[in-house]
Amino acid sequence: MEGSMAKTHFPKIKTVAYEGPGSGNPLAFKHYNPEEIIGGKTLKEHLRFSIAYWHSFRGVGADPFGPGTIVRPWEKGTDPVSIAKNRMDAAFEFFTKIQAPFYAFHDRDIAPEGRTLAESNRNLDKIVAHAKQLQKATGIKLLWGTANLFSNPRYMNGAATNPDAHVFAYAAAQVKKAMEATKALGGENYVFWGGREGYETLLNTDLKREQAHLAAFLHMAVDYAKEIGFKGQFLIEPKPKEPTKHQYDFDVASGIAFLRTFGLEKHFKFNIETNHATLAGHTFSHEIEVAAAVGMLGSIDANSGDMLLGWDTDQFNTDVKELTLAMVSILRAGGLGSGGFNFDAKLRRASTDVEDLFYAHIGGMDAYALAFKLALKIRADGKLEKFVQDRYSSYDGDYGAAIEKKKTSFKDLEKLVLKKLGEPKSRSGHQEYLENLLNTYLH
Ligand code: XLS
Ligand code: NI
Ligand code: NI
Repeated sequence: MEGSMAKTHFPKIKTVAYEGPGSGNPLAFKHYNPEEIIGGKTLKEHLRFSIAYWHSFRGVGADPFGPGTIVRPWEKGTDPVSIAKNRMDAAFEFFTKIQAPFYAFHDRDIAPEGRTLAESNRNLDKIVAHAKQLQKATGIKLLWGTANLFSNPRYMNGAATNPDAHVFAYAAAQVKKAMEATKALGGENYVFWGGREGYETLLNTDLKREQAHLAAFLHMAVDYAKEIGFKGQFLIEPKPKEPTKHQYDFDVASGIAFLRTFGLEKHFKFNIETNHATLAGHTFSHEIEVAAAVGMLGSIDANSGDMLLGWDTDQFNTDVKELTLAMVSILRAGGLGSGGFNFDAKLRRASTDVEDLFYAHIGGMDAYALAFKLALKIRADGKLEKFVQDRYSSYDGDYGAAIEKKKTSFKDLEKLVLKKLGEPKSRSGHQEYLENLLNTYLH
């Protein structure tokens, strides 16, 4: 890495090292030891951390009330493609120094949009070639690629759900190219997040037709993946709203219903984002459990919201309790497979130093690593798991098992209650006991 790049973009910062929980060094890991082996795999391999290009290398701290505040030294020059290459050099130096094995991007994050689709495609080709070299030199891999189908004004009424078939066609062409770029870079997944696939008002919207168009679009993506031999996992990233008032992929449950309605369920899993879960009125764990229950847990967009704000604040998550519960669910589901923990999180507007980019990711990585270890402990201890198993044990045999196997009926069960069972005994859910038990692992 250092050899392939003449100059460093982070001269004051060395590769972040693991120094253990007692370390007072703000630029060291306290819990994330990438090379630590647990169950035959390194922590790096277990957690598959990924850096979100859009936030960490395109985010400037702008909000609806004011422009950007973050100025990076590498954002210099006049030719947008050269700036993009230079920025990518800085990005790969960061990925290396923070010890993240993956990154993720939208097509327009890494390469500038041109005046025509052909020019945009040419720009993307040049940057993909550059990314290929940097991936080879550093060993850093692409967790997923996606297409930005929400920033350009052409998508103001949606992309695949646009009432104008011309815009649908343009979006199709853009996704085709983004899939090719993802494949060229060995991307392990491809994400669909439909920020503008929804509606502002039903007064101008044919909901049924728009949903069918979105399904047609996804079927074309499935077909094209087959055609070009793209083997990565397709992921839907649900979000209830923002920017659009109502998005069709509202949450995991509505995503499952949508995919099954249109015969797409075999081709997709879910990329679950913590802040999107809370915007939908769910917990992070709820969304993980709903996806896992149908074998569709794919990947995580690792961030958090703010309890006092009703929008996607995309903050770095340092809430060990929330993350431990999520990790317990993820482990029970058998892990994330080709997915990972992608930091879809951004610095606060006033966090303007490059050090802040490091502090943010160090804090996030440490919190997930600690949560992962605590979750392993909770599962090894088995008390929580056993409690839940016992709670359902009446379904393990006899008429309970017959219910689960659909081997009984209303009539049989009525007879059983009248002749034998009578009134059920009250059984405590012991919630407070369980909350206390959980705290014994966290402290
Ligand atoms: C926005 C989404 C977006 C996706 C990728 O809220 O989280 O960043 O992850 O398009
Ligand atoms: Ni996201
Ligand atoms: Ni988001």
